[in-house]
Amino acid sequence: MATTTPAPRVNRIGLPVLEYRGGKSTLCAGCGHNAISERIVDAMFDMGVEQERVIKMSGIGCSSKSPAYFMNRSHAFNSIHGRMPSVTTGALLANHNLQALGVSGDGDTASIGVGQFVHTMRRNLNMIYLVENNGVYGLTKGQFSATADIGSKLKSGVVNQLPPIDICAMAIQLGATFVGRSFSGDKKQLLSMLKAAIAHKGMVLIDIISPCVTFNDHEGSTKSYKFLQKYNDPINEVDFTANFDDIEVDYDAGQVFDVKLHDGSSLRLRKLLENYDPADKANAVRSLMEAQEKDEVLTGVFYINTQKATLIDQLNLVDEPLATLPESITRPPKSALDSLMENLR
Ligand SMILES: Cc1ncc(C[n+]2csc(CCOP(=O)(O)OP(=O)(O)O)c2C)c(N)n1
Ligand code: SF4
Ligand SMILES: [Mg+2]
Repeated sequence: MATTTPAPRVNRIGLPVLEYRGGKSTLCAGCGHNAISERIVDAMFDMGVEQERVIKMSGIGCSSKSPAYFMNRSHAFNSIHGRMPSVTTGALLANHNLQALGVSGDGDTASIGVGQFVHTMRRNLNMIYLVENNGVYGLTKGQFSATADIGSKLKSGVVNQLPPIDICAMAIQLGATFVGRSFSGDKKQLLSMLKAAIAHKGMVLIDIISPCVTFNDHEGSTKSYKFLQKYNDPINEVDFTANFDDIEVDYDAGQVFDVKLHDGSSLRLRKLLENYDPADKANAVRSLMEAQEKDEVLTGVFYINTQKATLIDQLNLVDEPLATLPESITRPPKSALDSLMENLR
């Protein structure tokens, strides 16, 4: 008897998950960055995102190569080391109908790119900024980056003496409106956070600890799979319900912080830490600082603000993207230039 293969499950825009995949990864087997690419595929599929509206932006590094391994139908721009934020800012100003997904590394963001990172966080662009954080420059053979913890050891025995930059604490202080940390090995938490990030309007910063199995996964490293499994301390359990899903209420109200996102979706944060309120900016920064002193790696959604205007709103731009306006509108006629020159005489 002939057997029939069941049709693949499709999402709300009629696409199977296969359509959200990218090229075959050339990264090392077991690299945390590969797991993150898989979660991005799942999140974009589950949310039914139109790939043609997404721009995948990156800098340089193993992490910055990874946009080639998901969402083949999206636009992509692999820029210069540390310069992904400014290229993305330009692209969004030219066409604010695009959804920007920036993928960067800890070196790309916190070392060479720290200046660009800082100013992008201040601007509340409508962008998802992911840092695939392994504490080292993986692509150039594992030197410490600016997120390496004091006392962390390289394979060669070199010990890091400098204090780390906490990307999340910086992003919160500077003005990002959705800030969290996850671990590439935590499928459920990372997937929920990515889906909520897609529904959020404004600057999303997710710092994802992503072990480099080749240069930073040994005894003495604080970004190894073993260390993360032991010292990962979630502040909240992250549950996401898309606006097109049936909403089931099954929680204890006193233990939950419910956030309505811009597209009507719901982010439910079950408190694990006493008095943790993700709308309290000062408390979020304090919690991160205290965890750092105790050598703990806090994960979860630390801060969320759904009220702040984005840069595009503040600039009061015309509805039609600047990039699609005809030259007759964007270019002043000769008479206007002549009159301007006349006024400068
Ligand atoms: C201007 C410039 N300086 C230095 C380099 C060399 N370089 C390439 S990737 C990299 C570090 C990448 O580290 P990270 O961003 O953490 O990515 P990972 O490879 O760890 O994912 C460096 C220093 C470069 N390509 N361009
Ligand atoms: S060198 Fe490290 S960061 Fe680069 S692909 Fe290999 S495991 Fe990943
Ligand atoms: Mg790195």
